[in-house]
Amino acid sequence: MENRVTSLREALDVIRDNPKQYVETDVEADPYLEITGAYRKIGAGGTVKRPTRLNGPAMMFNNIKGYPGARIAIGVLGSRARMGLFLDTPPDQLAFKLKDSINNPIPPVYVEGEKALCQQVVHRADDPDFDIRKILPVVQTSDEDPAPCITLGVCRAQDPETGESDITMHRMFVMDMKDEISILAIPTLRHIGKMIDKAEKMNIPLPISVSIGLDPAIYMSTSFVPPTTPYGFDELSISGALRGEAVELAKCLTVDAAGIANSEYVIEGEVIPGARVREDKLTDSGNGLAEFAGYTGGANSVYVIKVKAITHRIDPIYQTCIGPSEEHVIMAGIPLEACILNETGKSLPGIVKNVYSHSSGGGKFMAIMQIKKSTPKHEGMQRQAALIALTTSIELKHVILVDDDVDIFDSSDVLWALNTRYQGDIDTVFIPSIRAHVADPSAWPYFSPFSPVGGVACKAFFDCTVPFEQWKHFVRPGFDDVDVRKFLPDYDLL
Ligand SMILES: [Mn+2]
Repeated sequence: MENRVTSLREALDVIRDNPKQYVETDVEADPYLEITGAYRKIGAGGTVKRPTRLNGPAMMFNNIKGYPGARIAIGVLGSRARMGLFLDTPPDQLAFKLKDSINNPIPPVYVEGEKALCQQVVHRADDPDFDIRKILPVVQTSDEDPAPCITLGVCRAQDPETGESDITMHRMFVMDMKDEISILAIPTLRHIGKMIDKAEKMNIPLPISVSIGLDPAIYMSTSFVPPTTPYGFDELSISGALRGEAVELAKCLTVDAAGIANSEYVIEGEVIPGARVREDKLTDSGNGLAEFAGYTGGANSVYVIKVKAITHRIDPIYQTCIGPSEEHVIMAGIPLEACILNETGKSLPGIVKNVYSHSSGGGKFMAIMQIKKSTPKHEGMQRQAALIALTTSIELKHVILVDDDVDIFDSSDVLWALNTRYQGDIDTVFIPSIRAHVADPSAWPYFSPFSPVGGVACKAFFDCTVPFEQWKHFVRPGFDDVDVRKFLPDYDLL
């Protein structure tokens, strides 16, 4: 492999000399609103309020107000092209690479001593001047948010009875306590939430680690959900397969948990049984966080982590993202694509050529599926494939089906198929009142009589494929395949 990336720093080395992929500044920047406000114009993309820049570079802020020695990286995972560089894979093949990794997992290993880079500097919560707010440069995205929020913290915990482990990303607000943070982890939706709930019923604290500043392969693996990764499936084994090398874990110093050994920061802590805090405790605004759907979600009453220590590397890089940005699309969307390819490949081999979890759905709400019908018997298989796709994720709402002469990554080409190979009355399939996602503000009773409660939506697919027997009406004009380097020798560099 040309670019073997196993840490955030190695990822940055891959893009550092490429101004289309990486920019940095030494000018002092404030983690309160300024970094995200600037980055919205430099990169961000996704479902962020316009203007924003699609496929902009990642950015490093080298001088953070109030945090001497710390740096902040944002947008690292913010484009498919960049993710392709990190994983040494063409951008349109990332989902296939991830799918292969699901099926060939490499479990994590433990390291200690000098290899536990994340423990080069140790702050213990019983140190007299310990204050998480002074150690971690946590970014606040918007003044509508109730507090600064850790957005790229990979949590790892173990089932208190079986010892099975899980990694998941959760939003964690840093409020007015020097050694406590909130964690949103809904037991019915997230495996770590289920572990917290189980420990709470046993009235014991759940040890947890939060790793921040990581290898892109790890962030890509955190979004998997059942059925692809059932409870007890350690998603870090997918990360290991993606990189071709096991992820290294370091045992925490103060709790019975383990963090990612080369992580920039690790928070060590315990979820306190019975404790709850409102995410908008400081503002009473009702606001949670700007989310992937492109809206500010509501504040919840959530679990509390009692922080026991924060460890970090020398000259640590705090990594963050904007909730509704393209980084979310990448982290949620490519795993969804891999799940759809995996499940449709099992029951309909050869029918689904590729899938794109479109940016406009935050990586969760919309999938564009490229279909190949090879015989008249394949007619209708495209709709079966759409049904299978909907079963791979509760959160998927819309599926657009196109033929394999349509570029699924080119929205204009997809809309061309919608305009010329689709009739609304015969090619739209509605499946009303299905559990979807509460972050979709149209999936609520105020909007639709068929949404009895929030998060219940009409799922739909849009069949823009040509009926097999009718292709003669739908052939695109051909062109000669001319080598343009005859006229423009540097064309590949343009
Ligand atoms: Mn899981």
